[in-house]
Amino acid sequence: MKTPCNLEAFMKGLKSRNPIQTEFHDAVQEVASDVIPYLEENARDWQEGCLLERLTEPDRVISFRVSWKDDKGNVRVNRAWRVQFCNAIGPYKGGMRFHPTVSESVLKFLGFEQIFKNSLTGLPMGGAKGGSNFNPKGKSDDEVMRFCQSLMTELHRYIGPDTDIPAGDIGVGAREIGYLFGQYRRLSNTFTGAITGKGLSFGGSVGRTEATGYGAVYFMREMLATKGETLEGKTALVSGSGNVAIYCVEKLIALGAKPVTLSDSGGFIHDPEGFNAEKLAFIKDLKEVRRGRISEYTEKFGGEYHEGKRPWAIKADIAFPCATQNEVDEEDAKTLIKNGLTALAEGANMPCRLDAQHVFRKNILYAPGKASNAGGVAVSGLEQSQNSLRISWSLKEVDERLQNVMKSIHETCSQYGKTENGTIDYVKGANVGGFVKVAGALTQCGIV
Ligand code: NDP
Ligand code: 2IT
Repeated sequence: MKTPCNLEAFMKGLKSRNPIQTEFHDAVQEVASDVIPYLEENARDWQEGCLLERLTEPDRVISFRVSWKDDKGNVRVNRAWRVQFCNAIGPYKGGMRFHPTVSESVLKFLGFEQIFKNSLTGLPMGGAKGGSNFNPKGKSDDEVMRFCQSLMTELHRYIGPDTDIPAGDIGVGAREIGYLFGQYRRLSNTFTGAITGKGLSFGGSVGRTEATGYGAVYFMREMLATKGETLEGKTALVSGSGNVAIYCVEKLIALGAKPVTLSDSGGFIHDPEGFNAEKLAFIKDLKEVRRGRISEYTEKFGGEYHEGKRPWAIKADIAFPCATQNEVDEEDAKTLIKNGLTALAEGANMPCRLDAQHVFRKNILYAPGKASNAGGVAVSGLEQSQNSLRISWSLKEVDERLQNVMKSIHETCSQYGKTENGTIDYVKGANVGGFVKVAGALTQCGIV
């Protein structure tokens, strides 16, 4: 049996094995459409190993019930998962997402993406993702704690510093990681780096909170440099207002760009003057401490709030979708380009639909999340190293390593994504560049 040289036949098989899981289908389609031609042209012997078939079947999917009590004494039941996708190049590694839209399909798409992203970082990390359909919004700290403790009571038997290392994602920030780690530590009676994104007083790395957003901006800087351009003076659209979006804005301000939008599930704000340090401090307090809505920004600083809308109709030079998957469609892509957009780096995982991707790939500098948002997991990898060594690096040291990782991912994308006319197809570069290392490991370790 060989990996089919035909994308259509491969996808037909995948869809019939994984019915209804549309998010997972899209993620595989994107990777397979680059990897199948690569195998055909460069690595025919690898086809014998059915590498794509093996890579699209998770090592295991753990699904479990999480029962907990709310503040009124009612028993509540949620479903949680851990998708351990592939540990060919290192222990499973990837975030946990708490959001009502979480399903097995969403976590399989995210776990699959994580295989290639983690490979691109150059660090020894396999791919995984987990989460629950639990909604932390509107819950008290006590409710979130009881939920996290109950979830970890089941999850702890499947994870560990050399096995699988969860971290944060949508709805899982410093508070949730603290509760999850506390329960893991108690149940395992160990203090190890089995979770990353920890608080600085209990094994966390400086710079992890900022890493994904900063990393996306560093990657954009590399892309612009290929055209002899810099971030200085560029108007930037950012969506989301969570961990990734906030630190993307912070680094954009630091490097002289002008971020003008942020959003949440209610709508987006547009400040034509651009955000500055004072405005960002307000946004951090609003989102990280008070857990408020982004609309409150305009009451204090003016600008406009557009309820129920996304920021893609605003004129800008560069864009960073940093909220969630499928937030940019084909029409948005065309509007952005018509308005002068020249580069887009994904802070979120697959925020651009496949049809939007096609438009961007042909017309602008376009970085897929598995390349441009890899800074978060890269610093998670650095947190693991520090935990194993029982030392803490300085912010300068972590930031230098982060910048080097983003530079090296850009080089890998350039190497594998070079097109005939000399431009870089970053999607192809990331897919093939991420794949070759994993494929080599899978091949050398035998059929498992
Ligand atoms: P947060 O929970 O901190 O923030 C998420 C933001 O996106 C919030 O503003 C939220 O608005 C908005 N959002 C989430 N879901 C939806 C939705 N369905 N519709 C509209 N808005 C939505 O998450 P992160 O910032 O950590 O993650 C953002 C993205 O970045 C995700 O795709 C994640 O997978 C990806 N990512 C995160 C990394 C990390 O280190 N945290 C690393 C790499 C990628 P609201 O509060 O109203 O729900
Ligand atoms: O999507 C991602 O890369 C993350 N949510 C971060 C994963 C991690 O292990 O730090």
